[in-house]
Amino acid sequence: MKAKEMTHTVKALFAGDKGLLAMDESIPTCNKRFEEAGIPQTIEYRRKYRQLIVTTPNLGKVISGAILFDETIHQSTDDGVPFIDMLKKAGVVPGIKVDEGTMDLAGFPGEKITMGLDGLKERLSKYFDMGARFAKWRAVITIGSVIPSRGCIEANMHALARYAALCQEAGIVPIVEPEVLMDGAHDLKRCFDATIKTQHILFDQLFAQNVNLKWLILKPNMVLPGLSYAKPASIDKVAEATVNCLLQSVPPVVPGVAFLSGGQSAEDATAHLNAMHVKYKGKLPWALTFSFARAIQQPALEIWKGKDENVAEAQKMLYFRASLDNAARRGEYTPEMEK
Ligand code: 5MM
Repeated sequence: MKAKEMTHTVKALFAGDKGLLAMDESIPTCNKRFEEAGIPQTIEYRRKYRQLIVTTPNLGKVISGAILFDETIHQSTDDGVPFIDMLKKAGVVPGIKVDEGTMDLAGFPGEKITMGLDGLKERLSKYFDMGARFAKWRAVITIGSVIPSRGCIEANMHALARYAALCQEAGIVPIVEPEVLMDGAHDLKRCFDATIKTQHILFDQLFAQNVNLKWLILKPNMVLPGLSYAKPASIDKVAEATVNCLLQSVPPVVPGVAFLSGGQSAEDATAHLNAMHVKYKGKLPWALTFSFARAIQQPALEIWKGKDENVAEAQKMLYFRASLDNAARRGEYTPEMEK
């Protein structure tokens, strides 16, 4: 077990007020975002876009780790520098998404199971040799009138725990991402109930699979009402519900929690993270940071539009959003900073 390596990785990922950038959209997800922004959906445009991200000036001042997708980890800049080397040079720890997406879970209508355990041991060893020092696996939990079912949660959390054990064996810090989706008309209480149940089962499975929690990062959803629920919750209410949920389910030995944004606006995701730090500063056993994809990338993607002449402006926006998330980690973010 590469204990020293993993201890070093965890420390680097939570350093200062930095956080993680999820740039691990699979080809269909990346193409979907490109289509919405009117950008051609080709391998070359995906490369150009990821090049824009990894060459953002001073990226390492605001981002501690970047989660790559398999296509991206093999790509290079126009000058032939592998993206993974660009990140390392910038002081950003390279990570890799290793799940292989979801499929319908047999016997559980409306629910999904994440694939990717077959051959994972070999893939992890290859990624370690390439320089990846952490990995990510996302499980998807859907709220509906009679779901999530216990069967779906258990199957997904078991897979997450098996993945995490394999990562640690390879010297790679696992990020476990049990995402309770925002889709739906449910209220905040149903999200809280589904999230706490999911996290309890997750830590039970991690224990059963001998995963060492000191080399593990949790990437959860924040506790929010569904996207089509009539009344939005206040910033403080979301912060309180999210931290209460974590306090009741996440053991203190876990070094840190890095939230996904899940379809919130960039401003909301930042404000929620900030409110957690304002209210609970110095009172929590783990570090709280961000591991956003859309909440950091989306405004930059909309500026870029696939055009070379927009790269510098888009990079400024990417850096700006990440710096606001740094401020949120310090509990110093204010909406006025958006101007
Ligand atoms: C939930 O998605 C993760 C965080 O992104 P947001 O902050 O936008 O919610 C993200 O890392 C996600 O896992 C990747 O974008 C890959 O998603 P797909 O669906 O392509 O596997």
